[in-house]
Parts: sequence; structure tokens; C-alpha cells
Amino acid sequence: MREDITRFVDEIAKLTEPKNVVYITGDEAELAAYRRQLVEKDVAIPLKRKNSLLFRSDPEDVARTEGKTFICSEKEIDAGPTNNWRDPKEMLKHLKTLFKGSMRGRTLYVIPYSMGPVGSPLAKVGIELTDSLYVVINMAMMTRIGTKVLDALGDDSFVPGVHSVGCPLEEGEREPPWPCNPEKTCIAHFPETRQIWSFGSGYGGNALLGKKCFALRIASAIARDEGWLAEHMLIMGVTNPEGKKRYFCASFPSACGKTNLAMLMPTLPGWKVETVGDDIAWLRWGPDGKLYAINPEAGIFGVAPGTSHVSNPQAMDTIRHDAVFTNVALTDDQDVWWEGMTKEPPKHLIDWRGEDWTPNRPQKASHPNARFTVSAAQCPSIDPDWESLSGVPISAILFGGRRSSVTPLVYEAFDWEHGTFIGASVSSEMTAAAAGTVGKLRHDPFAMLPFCGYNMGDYFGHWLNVGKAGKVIPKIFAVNWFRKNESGEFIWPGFGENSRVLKWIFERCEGAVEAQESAVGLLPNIDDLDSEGLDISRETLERLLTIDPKEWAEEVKELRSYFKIFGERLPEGIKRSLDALEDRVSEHAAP
Ligand code: O2Y
Ligand code: MN
Repeated sequence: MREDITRFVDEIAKLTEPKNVVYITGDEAELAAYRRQLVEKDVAIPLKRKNSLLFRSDPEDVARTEGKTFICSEKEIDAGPTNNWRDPKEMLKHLKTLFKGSMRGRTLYVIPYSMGPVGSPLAKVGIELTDSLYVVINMAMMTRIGTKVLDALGDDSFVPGVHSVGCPLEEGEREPPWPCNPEKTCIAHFPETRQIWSFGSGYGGNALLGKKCFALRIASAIARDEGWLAEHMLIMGVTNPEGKKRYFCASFPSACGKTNLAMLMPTLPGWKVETVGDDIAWLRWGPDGKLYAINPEAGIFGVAPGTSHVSNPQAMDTIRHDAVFTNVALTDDQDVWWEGMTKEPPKHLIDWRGEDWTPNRPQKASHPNARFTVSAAQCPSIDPDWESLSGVPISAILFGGRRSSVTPLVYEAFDWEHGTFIGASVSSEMTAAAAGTVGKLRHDPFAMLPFCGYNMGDYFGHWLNVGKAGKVIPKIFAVNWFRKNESGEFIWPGFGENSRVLKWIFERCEGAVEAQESAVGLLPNIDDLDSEGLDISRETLERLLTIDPKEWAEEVKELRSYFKIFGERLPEGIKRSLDALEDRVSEHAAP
């Protein structure tokens, strides 16, 4: 074992005082023993699905907590206006107090993990120290873990991460089903020294440190320094009926259906979609001048409610076995159920809080942020090259949001600078159940608002710069599946029908179709969007594919006011694109 690793483990063990320290090897027998242990201790419920478990979290620990997530750069300006900043020295002092003795009576597990296929030049290694077995078994699905990672590490650096549920166990005290410490929850990132500390939450993005903490917040800072991109994007392979394949990345804010799109089943005959990743992409220019992407993750941490054989049959097949479910409802025959899985709910369930549930109860049976964790390798649409060490070549990048008006179904950026502006301009209507927020527009540049580890203005600048380094520049598109009519009904059918939009994008990449120049970008000619067999009027298609200069004049005003928050850190390329958009929109609006 490398001396710096044992020193790190010893230091944290000295601080947190666990009863023992275990190095995770990643062996299947070892993980099976942990799953059995979780069931024996009544922490997990075994399901009728093979090798699958149900967990119920504490009701105070059900999602990522953005308000308790911090970026601790030396200077506040380097965290920027979109992050919660804390002074690194003060935060470390606070963390040392929180973590003092926090693992008493528990085991400290050491999880070496690789973000990206082990041995890929694009992969990076992290070491998570945690006192949660839930984290161990989830990390084993979400990343590549264990001895093979240490063997491949060589002399490279690793990102240290320390996680504690913040619930020491006194002698003879019984383990609570979901230990956590919500009042003291704190997720701290040190982008300059590349460290992660997470206290008090056992849930998802707060506790599985490889995901948002490393693969986005810390990796975005590493990527800035090394000249690549760490993005909140799915990666998909799209094959046309002639057998030609292209790869796209797509960025959408949380809860806009990224997992569904990554596993889309095209309704268009002869078209095929394959999944490389559903949430995060690391992108780098290759020696041939093309942009290559890897999925740094190995698993899927998907939202369960709304997932069904209609919305995402591939996901439903993926989770038939060897899956972990968190905060879904339990059926009388030891299976799982959640809102939207079937039209009719079962007559009786045990809800996510462990209480009897019948359809007449007003409460939801599963929590809206209930999750499934599963290895991506189990996905029937997994791409044959999803673990390619050099990544897959990217032809197009899509930016989307949930907009009931203004943004057309699809349009193309004029060039990389304009595409960067489109990414920076993304906003999305919120779906959160929080009172008063539903439908409210939230700016979410590049869908990275909660995930960028440094000043977002500098991040825009980094995007503008990397475009100059590439020789084969991918095309950039904006998409919006969520347009509504005056009655509040969606006017685009979405789901598998989105393959029609993918087809147009594919054909633009091939140079096979023309596009019309508009004030906002390049729009499809209506006849080029394949609507064969679709029950949609020409008028609706026109509405989906035209822009209203008056609405866009308002959009420009709103964007101008938003971008002010970045002050001096707003790069010239974004200002130039905004001015150019304003000029084009006013030209189009002129009578
Ligand atoms: O609520 C959580 O802890 C997880 S959030 C999440 C999980 C998987 C993929 N994306 C997200 C997200 O918020 O973007
Ligand atoms: Mn996400």
C-alpha cells in the first residue's frame, strides 16, 4: 500500500476514532457478505428481485442539500456568485470539530474507486473513507472499486474524500436503520487542494462522493487546469438505418429526463440509441483533433417515480435484479412500487416511511426523490464501447431545459462561441414539490449550477477557450421537449418521438439537410423534421419550430440582467453573443 494512502487513512482514523478499519477489495463475495449483514441488522429489506435490497432513509435525509454544500477556495471570488463559499481554513477547523470521534463504535471503510474505466488515460482515482455500508454497496455499483484501482494507480495522485454519517454508536447502542445527522450536515469541497469532506448525510449525491462531489465539482476544477471538460451530460450513441453511428452528449438540468433520453427507444423505424452514460461526461480532445467522451461512472442512480415500461422500458429491464432501491414503496409480495410505475397502484403497500399505505391515502407511497442504484452494465441498451479506454468521439452537444414557451423544439448554434452562449443561457422551470416554486424559472447554466467547483464566469471562459483547441468542433444544439399550449398541455409527444429530433441533428452532422437562419440560431425546415406517422398538425409543428421575436426580446432582457451577477468574470465571448442576439432579435421584430 502506498505510504501516502496509509497516512491519509491513519490520520482520519485518529480523528474519527472508528472501532476498526477495513480496506474494500471489491471482491463479489465481500460485497455479498455486506449485503447479508445489512439485512441481518434490519437496515435493508431483501426483495424478491434477485440480489436486490430496499432501504428507507431518514425523512430528514432524502436528497442532495444544495444549501449545505460549500466550495472552499482561498478567495471568495473564485467560488463565484453561484456557489456557497467558505474560507478553507475556517471550514477545515469546523470539519475537524464535526468529525472528532464521529465514527466511534463504527467501522471505517476505505474505498479506492476509479472514475472512468480502470487504466483509461482519461480516468481519475478517488479514495473515499466512509462509515456507511450503504455507501460501500452503492459505490460498488456506481464506480469501479477495490484492489484493481490501487494496482492501476501507480504514482498518480488521488482525490481524498472523507464521509461520515455523523452518528457515533455508544457501547451496546442499537444501529438506527438510517443513521444521519441532518442538523450538522455539511458537504465541503476544496477545489484547490482537491479534497472532499461530507458529514451528516447518508444520501445519494451527498454521500456517494464519486458522483457530484468528485466527477463534477472537483473534476471541473481539475479540467479547467488541465484543458478538458467535466460536464453534467449524458452520452448516447445514435445509429441511422444505414448503420452509420454518431455519438451525442446532452446536458439537461436535474429532473428533465436525462436517464430516459440516454435509454430512448426510437419510434422511427431503423434508428437505434445506445447508452454510454446517463448523467456525467468527461470530454477531452484526442490526438486526431476530435472531442472524445468517457462516462466516469459505472452505474445509474436514477429517479424511480415516473419510471415505467412506457417512459423508460430499458431502465425497467435494467433494474430486474442486482439493484438497490431507496425510499420506494414495498408491495405485499416483497417487490417495489412507485408513483407512475403502473396506471393503478397496488391495493396495499408499505410506504417509504414504513407505514401501511392504501390508494385512498393522500401521501405518496414513494418519496418523489426515491432512487434505484444499478450497474450500467445491466442496461439492455448499453453501448458496446461504453468502457472504451479512449472514449467515444462526439459529433454533437445538446443543451436542454424545461421551457413551456419561448424556446423552440430544436435549433443549432452558429458556432462554438454561440453554442457556449446557449449553454450559459439555459434555464428550466422547476418541478420541485417545494411550495411556491413549481413552474418558476431557474437559471441553470450548462445544468452545472449546483455542480461547478469554481466561478461560473470563469467556467464560461474555459468553454470558450477549449473550443479553440479542437480541430473537429462538434455542432451544438438547443432542444426543448416541454413546450405547452394555452391549456397547459404538452404539444410535443416526447419520449421515443424525440428520435425525430435526434434524426434531424444526425442529418445536420452529416451535412444532409439545410437549416434556416433565424435570430436565435439555425432552425429546421419544417419538412426536414420527420413527422411521418405522428398525430400532429402542421400548425403545431410551425409553433414548435418558429420563434416569437417579442418573447425573445423579453428573454434577452432577462438574460442581460442574469449575466450581471458574473460581473468582471463574464467573458467577452458571452457579452458578444448576447449583444449579437439582441441585434438579431430587434431586426426580426422590426415591422
Ligand atoms: O438527490 C440526490 O442525492 C441525487 S441527485 C442526482 C442523482 C443522479 C443523477 N443526477 C442527480 C442530479 O441532481 O442531477
Ligand atoms: Mn444529474
